[in-house]
Amino acid sequence: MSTVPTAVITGASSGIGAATARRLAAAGYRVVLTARRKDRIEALAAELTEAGHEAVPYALDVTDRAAVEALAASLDRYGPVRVLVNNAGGALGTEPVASADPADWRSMYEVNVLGVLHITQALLPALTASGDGTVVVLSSTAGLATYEGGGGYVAAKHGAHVIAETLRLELCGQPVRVIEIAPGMVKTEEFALTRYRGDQDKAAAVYAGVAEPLTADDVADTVTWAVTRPPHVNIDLLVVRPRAQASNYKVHRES
Ligand code: NJP
Repeated sequence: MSTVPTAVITGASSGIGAATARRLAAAGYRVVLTARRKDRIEALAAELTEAGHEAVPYALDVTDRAAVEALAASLDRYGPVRVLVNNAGGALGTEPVASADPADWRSMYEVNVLGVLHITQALLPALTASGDGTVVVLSSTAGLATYEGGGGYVAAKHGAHVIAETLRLELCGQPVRVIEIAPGMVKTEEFALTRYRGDQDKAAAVYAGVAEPLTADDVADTVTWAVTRPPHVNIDLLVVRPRAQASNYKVHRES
């Protein structure tokens, strides 16, 4: 069986997940790229393979428990999984609590919380068997503090934060560490567009006047740094924001 360590990345079809896949591949991992859009993960896998890395595309909806279990079973051929990056997620809408659509909240909870739960549960035996496993939870600064209009996303990301904290306590003494990376403002192609349901102007306004929001690669670099620390070093929680953002509220914008 191959000795190349395997890293599974959810939400690898765009933004932070795709950038993390590129970084972890360059760091020597066989990367398993998962997301719902098969064409995009296949294209990324082809790019990485062309560059001499091992990359396996696997179409997956993290809210589908049976599909997640099938993924876990399919990975046996590679030996124990060393790293899981729980990155799939996102926000839907900015409506206040008084008028938000419960369907949006349910959908955000499904992907940001239950998606993390499904795939973490499914891969924990393999991560433990590796003797040196790492679970990364890509939460958000929205998992640590709220803001008006953020309700459903903030609630879901608080859920992801609690999974990371609780799992770390529960796994203490076992060979699996739990790392939470909480980014602030990251300018990716799709995050704000999804949140504003395809409205380009509203999505662009999120980053208006901000000289240098974080890029997907900035966050991927942070994830890769945390994952490649020696096994006894656990980066519990790392908050990463652009210099222009001092809190969820305080953002410096140039006019
Ligand atoms: O987002 P985006 P980012 N099953 O929209 C996938 C958090 N974050 O890279 O399935 C499986 O480009 C989707 O793929 P597809 C954020 O909450 C961001 O900016 O093909 N996969 C895509 O690959 C999220 O957790 C910012 O549509 C599913 C990916 O998820 C993570 O960082 C700030 C799925 C989303 O990529 C990546 O964000 C922050 C499902 N059911 C936290 N649903 C930020 N950008 O400002 C979605 O604090 N995906």
